Parts: sequence; C-alpha cells; structure tokens
Amino acid sequence: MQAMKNDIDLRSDTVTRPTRAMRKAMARAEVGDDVFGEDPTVNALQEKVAKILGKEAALYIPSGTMANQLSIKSHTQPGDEVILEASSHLFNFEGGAGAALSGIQFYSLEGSRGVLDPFQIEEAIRPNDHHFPVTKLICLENTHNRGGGSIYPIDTLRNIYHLAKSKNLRVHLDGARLWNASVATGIKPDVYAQWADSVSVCLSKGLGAPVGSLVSGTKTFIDRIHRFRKMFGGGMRQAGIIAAAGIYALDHHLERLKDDHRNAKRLAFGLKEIKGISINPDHVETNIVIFDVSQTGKTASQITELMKREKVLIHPFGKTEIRLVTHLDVTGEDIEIALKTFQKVLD
Ligand code: TLP
Repeated sequence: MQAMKNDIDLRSDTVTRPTRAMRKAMARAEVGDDVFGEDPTVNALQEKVAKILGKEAALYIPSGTMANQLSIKSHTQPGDEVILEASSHLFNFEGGAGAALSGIQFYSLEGSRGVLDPFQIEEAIRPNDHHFPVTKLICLENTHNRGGGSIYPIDTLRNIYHLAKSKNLRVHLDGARLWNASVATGIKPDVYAQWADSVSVCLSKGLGAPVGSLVSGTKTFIDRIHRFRKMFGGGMRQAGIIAAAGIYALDHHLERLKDDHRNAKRLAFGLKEIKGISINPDHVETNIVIFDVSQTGKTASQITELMKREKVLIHPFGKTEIRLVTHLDVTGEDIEIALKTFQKVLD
C-alpha cells in the first residue's frame, strides 16, 4: 500500500521521510569504504551511539531485524535455547530467522503487555541435564511493540540481568524504540543499556532516519558481530550517506519524541469516546496505540479499508485489534482529523 503525500499515515513510525535538513546533512557527508573501516561518518555514528549507550563499541547494521539476528548468532551455538516474550518482534516478525540462521530454539513466555517477570524467567531456565537444550540467552524488548509501546520498569531490567548473570546467561535488549522509553521516563539510554550485554537500537523508527540500526556491546562482542555481519551480507561501502541521517536524527529528533507521545495519548483519549472501541489510555506510554474493535460490529481489516478511503492509513493487528503509531510526519492537527475519521467510519 503506497501512501500518498496527503495521507495521514499511522501504520508505523518506519514510514517517515527524511526532512530537508536531514537530506542536506546526507549530501554533505564525508564517506569512505566502510568494509575497510574507512567511512568517517559511519565511524562517528558508531562512536556516538556506543557513548550514548555506555558501551565499549557499536556497529552500524542495515536493519533492526539484522541487528537482532546478528546478536543472537553471536551469543549462541546451534541447539541453544533463547528465552523471550511470546509477542516479541524477535519471536513473531523476523521470518523465523532465529531457527534458520542461528539454529536456536525459542522458549516463549507470556508477559504483561510484553513485560516479563524475573520469576517467570527463572522457572524457564533449563536444568543442567543432557535431556534439555542449553539455556543461553534472554531477549527483551523495550519499548515493547506488540505490548503497545510499553516500557520495561528499570528495576525489572536490573533484576533480570542479575538473574541472568547468576545463571551464566546473556541478555540482549531489542531497543528498536529504546529512545522512546528514555524520553518518556527521563531514564538515560546508558542506564537502560547497562542491564544488557548487547543492545540493538534503530534510527529509522521514531528518529526518522531513512535506514539503519546499531548493535552495541563489548569490543570483543562487536568484533564477533562484525564477522557475522559480513557473513550475512550486511557489510556496506560508502554508508556514510545514510549514517549522516542517523547522526542528524540523534542530534535533532530525540527530544521531539515527546510530541509523538503526547499525540498518542490524545489519540487514545479520543478513541475511548468512540462507541465500540475498547482502549485504556493509561496503557499508552509512548508512541504506540493498540485498541480493540470487536464491539464495533466491524473487523479490524474492514475498518482499515474504510479509513484508507478517507486517506487515513492504519494497521490491523489480527481480527479485532488495530495499531496506530505516531511519528514526526504526523501533526496534532492530523490526530484530530484521524479521530474525526474514526468517528465517521464507525457511526
Ligand atoms: N517493527 C516494524 C514491523 O516489523 C512490525 C513496525 O512497524 O513496528 N524490533 C522491533 C521492536 C520492531 O518494532 C521492529 C520493526 C524491528 C525490531 C525490526 O526493525 P527493521 O524493520 O529495521 O528490520
């Protein structure tokens, strides 16, 4: 589905287009061959992100999916088990890559809006017995996409990390939207990141860069990731052109995530007033709004189609749920129009 220029596109925060100023920064970027480690802009971005996350090193990766998968590959051996949440991106939306590319199996646990409890995880860790797979890694997601942009409490992250260390396990954090968690809570990204061995972050979601993710961790770990990035075909050449957009985004689009969170809240409160829609605005903590439409007499897909005719693009999540995501190409005025359109379509 191609969005037209004047559509209000609430399908995802991945749909943003680079701003004029971002494009200027891209055009000005100094570049080199990054496979030789010679692209100064990529190197600057990697250093910047490692510093923001308080890690020894970071590596630029084409996508969030590849960043997660390289992390799994680097932490595990085939046959190992990885504990994660049942509705996580890694488990559901990465094409079965964990099994296909790393030969691991997942042990999925149901969280509360995506958030796992350390006790749950402790129960799932396999005993040291030859019948069982070896539990090696715990993967967490902050904010949690399918959980409605929910934020992991920092104490929970710390407790899970301590548990992992006591059992000799690694922790990977899918921080595709860690920026949103940080801006919403005021907890700095490095404070979150200290409770994970590896952290992946995306520049092409709320931050509005056209492409790019990074993985951060120790130098030794990033060296392993580097080897696997080459193996998976993710080594890029004059990537400074796109890395410049990432640097620009980190410098200019971080604080404004607050606007997206405000818009998401407004959406939630507005939707609550519409007959048939079921939503708890308290659950909207960042830029994702998920709500149930089973009492409207229409399916999520039917509503999506009707909204599209009115030039508002939304994303059905299964038969009865819809997801809306706010981002830098959606204004407060757009939110009011979207709400009026929902009202019209569901009347
Ligand atoms: N999420 C996309 C879709 O794939 C669902 C979206 O529109 O939200 N981790 C998380 C938590 C994500 O939400 C996503 C993308 C990724 C990883 C993967 O990032 P990309 O799309 O860059 O591979």
